[in-house]
Amino acid sequence: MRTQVGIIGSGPSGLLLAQLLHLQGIDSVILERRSRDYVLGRIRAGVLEQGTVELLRAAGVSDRMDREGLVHGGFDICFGDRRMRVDLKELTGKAVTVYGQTEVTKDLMDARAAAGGAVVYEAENVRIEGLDEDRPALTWVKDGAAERLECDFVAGCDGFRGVSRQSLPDAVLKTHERVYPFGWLGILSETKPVSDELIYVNHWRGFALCSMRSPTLSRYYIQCAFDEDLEEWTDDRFWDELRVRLPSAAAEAIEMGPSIEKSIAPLRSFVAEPMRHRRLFLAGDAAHIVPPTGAKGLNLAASDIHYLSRALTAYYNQGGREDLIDSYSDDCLRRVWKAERFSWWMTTMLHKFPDQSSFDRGIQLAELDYLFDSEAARAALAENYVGLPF
Ligand code: RFL
Ligand code: PHB
Repeated sequence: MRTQVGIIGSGPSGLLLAQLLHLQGIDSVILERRSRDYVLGRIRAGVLEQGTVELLRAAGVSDRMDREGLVHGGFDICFGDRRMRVDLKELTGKAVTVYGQTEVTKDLMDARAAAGGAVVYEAENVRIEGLDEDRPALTWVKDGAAERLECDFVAGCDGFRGVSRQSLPDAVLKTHERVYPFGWLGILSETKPVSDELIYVNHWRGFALCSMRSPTLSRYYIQCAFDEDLEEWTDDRFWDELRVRLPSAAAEAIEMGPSIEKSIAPLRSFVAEPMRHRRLFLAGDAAHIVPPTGAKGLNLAASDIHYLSRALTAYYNQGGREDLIDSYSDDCLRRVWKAERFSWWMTTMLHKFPDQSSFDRGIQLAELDYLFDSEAARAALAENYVGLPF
């Protein structure tokens, strides 16, 4: 088998790349370790920056998002008995769209099927060969049979635990990491969201977040220990702990119901450099992780794919032009590091740290107080939340 671009991973990064390349007449094959249902069963991101929304429109996969996505012009931050609205529209002229990653993935899978594009699900033991000779090939095992795909380029869109990043030589790969001493316990419930907009809470018992997927589907998170046992969190215990952390008006108004999904996510900041080695590109979570507090993970994946599709399109459709391939890693990383900074800052400001000293707590409260009092501080937050340009 042969194709132009071999893509590892059918998360949002891999599927969006395949779709943008298809629109430019460039062939690709996607290899995915899991089944289609497994990929669609993962509950992840919920907030899309305006740039991501525009990229999905350019990819021709926005019909349902434009109909069903909820446009949010602001969100609330609470601490102590204070509650403040960050008015994104007024501060930046932009908004964010609440539309789940599950829905984005489904829309992209439907577009891939309509284009007749190849996706190999349950591809086991995917390996990258021939990078040093600039003749890359992907090998894998499917239903017990060994398979091989020759390609011009490989796009490593296989998430944090994928094989692509590990394929960079040790002498080339440099990584930067911070692991936070807590996680997020999240539930999805078929109840009306407690508020029309998101509520972020810094409470002395720990962070809480009220989010949603639709007018009838709520997504709530509370900060928990990183080694928490999910089994010990009954729905009742979750609702009790969430309500303790919310401002009283929200705690009284919240509609509770059985959880239809419950999971714990660890919090991590991670950057791998460079994001290209010869004919292998890394994109999305394969190259970087942010803690979810700033809602940046999926949006960074989208901006990487913007740069990657632009570079490959220039190569194929402008006579082998290579300058955008050469600048891909630097172009991505400039934006990645800014999103890493913002996500780290939001996480630090809003969570309870187990080893927090009284000085650290004082700084945290001053940071929040400054945000409440200063429009300039809120404007900087809002500019990052709606997404820096790409
Ligand atoms: P994905 O989605 O992890 O997809 C990678 C795909 O590669 C496959 N794979 C392999 N395939 C073949 N061979 C191998 N060896 C393979 N290894 C892995 C995997 O099965 C998978 O299908 O990465 P991608 O496409 O880069 O997308 C990144 C996003 O998924 C991620 O950044 C976001 O979900 C992060 N995130 C959020 N981002 C936001 O922008 N806004 C949010 O509100 C937000 N909330 C969140 C989040 C992530 C969370 N969790 C659970 C990590 C909330 C949570 C709780
Ligand atoms: C979500 O709805 O899953 C969500 C929203 C905002 C965040 C993180 C996650 O900052």
